[in-house]
Amino acid sequence: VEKHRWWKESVVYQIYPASFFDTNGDGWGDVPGITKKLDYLKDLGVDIIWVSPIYKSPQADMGYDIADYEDIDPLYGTLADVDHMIKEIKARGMKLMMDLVVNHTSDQHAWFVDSRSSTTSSKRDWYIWKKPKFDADGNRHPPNNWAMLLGEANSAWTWDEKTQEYYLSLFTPEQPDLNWENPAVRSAVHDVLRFWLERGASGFRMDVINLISKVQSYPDAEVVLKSHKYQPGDKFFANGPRLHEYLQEMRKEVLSKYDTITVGEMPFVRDEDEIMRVVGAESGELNMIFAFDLVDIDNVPGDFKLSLHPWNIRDMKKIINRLQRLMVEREGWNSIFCENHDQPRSVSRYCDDSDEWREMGAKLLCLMQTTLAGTLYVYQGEELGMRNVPESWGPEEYKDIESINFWKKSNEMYPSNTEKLSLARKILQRKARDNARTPVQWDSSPHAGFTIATATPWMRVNDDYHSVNAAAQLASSKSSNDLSVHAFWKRGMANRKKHKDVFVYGDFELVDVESEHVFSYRRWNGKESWVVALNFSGENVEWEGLGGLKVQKWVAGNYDESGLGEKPTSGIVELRPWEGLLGICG
Ligand code: TEU
Ligand code: CA
Repeated sequence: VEKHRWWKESVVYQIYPASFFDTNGDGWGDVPGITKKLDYLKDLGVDIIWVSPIYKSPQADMGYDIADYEDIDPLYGTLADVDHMIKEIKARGMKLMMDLVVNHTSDQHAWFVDSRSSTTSSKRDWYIWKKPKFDADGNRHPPNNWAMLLGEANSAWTWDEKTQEYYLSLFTPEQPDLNWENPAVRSAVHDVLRFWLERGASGFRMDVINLISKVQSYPDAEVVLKSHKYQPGDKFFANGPRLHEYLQEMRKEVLSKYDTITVGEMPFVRDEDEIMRVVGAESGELNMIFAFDLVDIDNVPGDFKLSLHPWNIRDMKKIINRLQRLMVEREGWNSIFCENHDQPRSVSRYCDDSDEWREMGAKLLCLMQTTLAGTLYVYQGEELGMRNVPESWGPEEYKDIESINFWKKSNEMYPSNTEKLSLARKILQRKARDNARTPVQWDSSPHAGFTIATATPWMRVNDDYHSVNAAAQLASSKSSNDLSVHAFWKRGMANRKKHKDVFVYGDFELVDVESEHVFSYRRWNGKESWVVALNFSGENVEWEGLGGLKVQKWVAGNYDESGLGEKPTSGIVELRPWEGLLGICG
């Protein structure tokens, strides 16, 4: 198998279009806004642009509810705007990756409108319809006890009054699940892929792609959350019996005919052999996946995602090591990411986002991500060290359906229970998807330059934009002793490419398994060997983890680099709070 592939070496930048850049003053970012910022992205070192959904959509889940796969939502522009954007992307030697959301459609999609019109509709079987269950008292119940994913206390089934059946809607009632058992559905999906590949897209990020095959008996899930009526059913709807068959068919029918990049978003997958069946070099189902281990690190095990669980750096090392091994030992491939539109900001989550430490933490995470094996994904604003929304914001500032449902349910379940409700607020503040969805902070003008001064952004701009914004970082000192977060990312990405044989393709090994503060590893190939040491704590650490390893020279770090020459190259190394170092071992 050919080891070197363009989609392994590329840096992918994710755009969440609503919050990227607004050109017409309606408060929503748009496609022309993406085109306007292409030079900014090219300059940063981006190769591939992944755009979250821009298709026609009622926006019940911010475009992850698609009403027409072959048209653009007027909020974002027109197909002509997309064609122009593609032309400009290609002119700069970059590529476009579309978001493929085909586990479900919008309830406004023509297929579903037809499907729900009658039990004899020719599209009835395109979705998952089931008869209700009745208990001894004659009360109607959903076919099983699965909980909905974006409104966790509710059922995953939605009742349809007209045809007197339930349909499966794993995310929200506005997102009915497609029935992949039906070959006509699969072939319609293949047509969607072809449509975008022919239009100039170079690949897809595939939304919850491991949910497309469900256990056909639709059994009840085990009761694990006693206080809840509905339970996590992922055992029966994730990584289902026909997943690999469907992915192989997609490869054979469509993908094999083009030179593409594919990444499958795969929640609920722990088993390494299962991952290898998808991303193994021989299997070739998908190029890579988004595994959830690192972003689930602070979830209460077995509980829903909006929960808080303490974690430590040893957990983080274990997770990263496990996923790196799939690449360096088993010829699989994977993605590197700490952020996306579903997760809080990484500097707030894994480091310290106070004014004192924000930049240091953001650079620490950059140093880590630019030196690990895998295809690197950067989320908009991550290159600026953007942080979570302020604690002072009330629940009314949260626009995400998941946050809204969570807050509503918390109030229903615990009315006027201040303790429970302040915990719910804290969970939202730390974990809500809204944290990543505030507009990108371009400069210090009103609304952070995201839209014109007189407009109202669809979501409130983070109050910190006077100090955290792109213009300030681009203007700041270019000396390597005082790099902005942006400049640090730009340099890190360039260094990764320059030494791709080691950082993209090289071997990986933990240098220090034990330390409770420091994550350190070695990357090497036949010619070069590098060491990375990352202090994931706000403390000064007398670090002994180098063991017998001898560093030839420390070459980069997130503190003033003029001091690198004085750092010890063996034995005990003192690491300051959130300090990260990159060294050559020869
Ligand atoms: O996310 C699916 C997913 O499993 C999550 O990351 C989800 O946000 C989380 O579990 C909620 O607790 C994808 C999209 O990225 C997300 O934005 C959509 O809402 C979802 O699918 C439905 O399309
Ligand atoms: Ca707009």
